[in-house]
Amino acid sequence: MEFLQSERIFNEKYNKKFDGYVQYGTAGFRTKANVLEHVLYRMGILAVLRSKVKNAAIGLMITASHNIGSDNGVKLIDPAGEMLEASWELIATHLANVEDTKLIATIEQIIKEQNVNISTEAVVIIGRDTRESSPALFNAAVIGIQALNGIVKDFAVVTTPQLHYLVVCTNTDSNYGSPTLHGYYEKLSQSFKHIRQSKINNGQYVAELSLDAANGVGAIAAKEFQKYLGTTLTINLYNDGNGELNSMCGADYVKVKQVPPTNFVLKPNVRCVSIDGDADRVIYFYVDENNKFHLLDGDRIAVLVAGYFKELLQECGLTFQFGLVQTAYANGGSTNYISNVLKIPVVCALTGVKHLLSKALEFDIGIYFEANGHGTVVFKDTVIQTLKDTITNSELSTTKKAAALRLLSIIDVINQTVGDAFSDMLLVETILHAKGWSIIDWEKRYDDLPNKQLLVRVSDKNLITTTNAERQCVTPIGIQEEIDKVVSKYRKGRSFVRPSGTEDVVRVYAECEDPNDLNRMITEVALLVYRRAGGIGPEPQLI
Ligand code: G16
Repeated sequence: MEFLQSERIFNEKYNKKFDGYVQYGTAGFRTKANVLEHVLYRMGILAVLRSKVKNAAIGLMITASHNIGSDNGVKLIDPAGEMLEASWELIATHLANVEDTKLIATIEQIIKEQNVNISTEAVVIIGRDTRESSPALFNAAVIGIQALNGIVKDFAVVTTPQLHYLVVCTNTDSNYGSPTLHGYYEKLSQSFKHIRQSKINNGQYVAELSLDAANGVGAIAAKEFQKYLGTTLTINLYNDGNGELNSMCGADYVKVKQVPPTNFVLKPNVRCVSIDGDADRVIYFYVDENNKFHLLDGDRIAVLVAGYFKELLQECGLTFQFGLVQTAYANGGSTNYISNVLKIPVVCALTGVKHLLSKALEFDIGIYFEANGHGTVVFKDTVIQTLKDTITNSELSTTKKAAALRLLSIIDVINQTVGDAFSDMLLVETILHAKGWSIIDWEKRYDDLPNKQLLVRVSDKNLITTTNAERQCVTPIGIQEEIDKVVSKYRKGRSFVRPSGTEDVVRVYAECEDPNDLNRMITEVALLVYRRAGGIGPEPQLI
């Protein structure tokens, strides 16, 4: 093919120097940064092909999010700001692993099989996080894009959700917002400030919080947001980029360890927020007068949003198909509250926002949240149109119209393209402010079951396979029966294991009624994984 000039594609600098297999996982390729250059180069090429197929701009984000600083990764973002289509994940994995000598033939094959129109202009919107390895990986991706004459739109250092936002704005002729970082900050902060004008009595709510930015790119975004928000919300920033990325700080650390981050000033009952390394996850926490730690994770955020939206919809007198999507990690306490108290349909999806999103899109209003704080809300166009019609309907009461207007304004605070730590934080702040709630008032809605997570290192994590939205193990044969036997000993016990799609580990989750049983229960399950799936390093010990 003339389009593929071999002298441009063969680039010794980006030859494959790593023999191991890399896989497009939960959120793209993620592994040690020093083995990724050829992958980035090839993903630059793939992004051009994808852009030609979709006849739209494609996003390419360089980040390893919550992983340690020496890791890095890349993910492609489809035209509507969603994660790369699943069938292309397989193509990406294949392209990343082929030998250099087969690179051109593989590209030719993709062009043929996917009916790529090579004369279509290709645009790739590219961004990266603050990792030391990101600039070199960025260069590799750009050279890959240019090897196929793609146009690079470089947004330099951005959060992952900002890149998703930029992609959707570019592809919708700015209908969703202006495709600039200024447009992003302006859209979210203006709507946030606008909604707050209408509430005078703030009850227990205080417009100030402490934010742990994981020493990642979110620290830059937090400082920018503060400029746009002014005095509407004061953000006291910690782990602002001067320390080690995701090291004893950030949303993943705080959620999994259930402790406050390091380098953080804690004051009793003050609302605290942790985001992760690329600012797509958020969780809340506080310590009480007795210095006891309290976590308000993604489940709590989902419940807060669902409860508030339900109230507003009732006030508007509107009925929509309204549902919530969780994963196996959702605390049983939250699922019970959503189903039995809020009476909102709740479904369970596989880990990874792409899986939650596809289920959320089945509802008119779909709220999806992973317990780790990754999620957002999506609205069908018909919902937005109905709300607009309600506002202008002179036959309806002022109360109904006001509630519809409020819901419509809140939609503008939400980054619907993907979970966004800042957008989600502003949404939580909007609701707490509207209800006049402190973080303690918010927490009182329901009780979480005591829960814990552990990591088990094994020789091949893919020996563990699962079914039923990851709640049951298929292999190693017989392990599920053994897990069931352990779980049956504990009241309200539940446990599952699954291979991580972002780290080389097996994750173990457990919850039960009595906190004193928790360590024993999870250690027993972790031990089963260790023994049945080729554990490496020391055996899990009861702590
Ligand atoms: C990514 C995904 C999340 C997922 C998390 C952990 O988050 O976007 O949906 O929950 O990885 O996945 P796993 O358990 O498969 O390792 P992030 O924030 O790291 O991009």
